[in-house]
Amino acid sequence: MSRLKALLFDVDGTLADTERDGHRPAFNAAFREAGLDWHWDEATYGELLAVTGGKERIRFFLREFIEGFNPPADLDGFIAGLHQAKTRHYLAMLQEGGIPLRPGVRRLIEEARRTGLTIGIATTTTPENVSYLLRATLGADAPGWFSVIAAGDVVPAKKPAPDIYQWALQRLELDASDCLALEDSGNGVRSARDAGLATVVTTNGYTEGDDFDGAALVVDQFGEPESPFRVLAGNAHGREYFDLDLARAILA
Ligand code: XBP
Ligand code: MG
Repeated sequence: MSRLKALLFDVDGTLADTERDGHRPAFNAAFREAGLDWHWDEATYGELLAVTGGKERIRFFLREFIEGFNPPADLDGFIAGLHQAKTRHYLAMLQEGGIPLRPGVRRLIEEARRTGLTIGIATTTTPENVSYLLRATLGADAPGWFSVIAAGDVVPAKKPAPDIYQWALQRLELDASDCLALEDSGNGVRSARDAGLATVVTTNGYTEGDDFDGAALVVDQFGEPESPFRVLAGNAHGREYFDLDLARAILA
């Protein structure tokens, strides 16, 4: 029987709704600043989210959305420059406290800390984006609460590849069967599943139509005792919000 030894959190869409009102406007600000007339509206951004990673997303956009785009000689440098500017805009938004945690996230992290359960992060986003979000929402010490922060380019193959979860598990020296992944997207579920992890999904506007095949439980939010989640698929073991008892029941 598996025993719950760690929770591994995705960041974007799981800890906070960062995509529509965070990453998306930050990309648009970077495009404006570079004198480009590109604008990613909410619907376009939903299509672009099929590709994880900001640099990879810009490259995909240039290839698939801009007809007759004449790439600069140093395309990698061009994309990296745009992405650096995007990260600067995004971090400024986080620092202003513009992006709150989703329901249940703070409670869950506090419960894990109180009971000594290991927590970690496995995300595609840039490492600074993670530490700024944690500091802005949970306090200056919060990044240190996580035993591993696996983020960004530490693995070349981003989600849906399993590499980022495998990297995190290696650092934690834990077996996948003893950990639970918390995700919001189909790409995230594939990544965690292919690394051998059971997954709980908390959906959002961009991901509610994704394929969550293989997830143990799909809910619309982690919920709170006074505001329960809605179960979309899987077994919630009779619970109304996600906590460590339910995490243990899922792994048992
Ligand atoms: C998150 C992402 C990220 C962010 C942008 O996916 O795809 O690319 O949208 O971050 P997941 P960067 O939640 O599955 O990890 O621009 O820093 O790459
Ligand atoms: Mg996500």
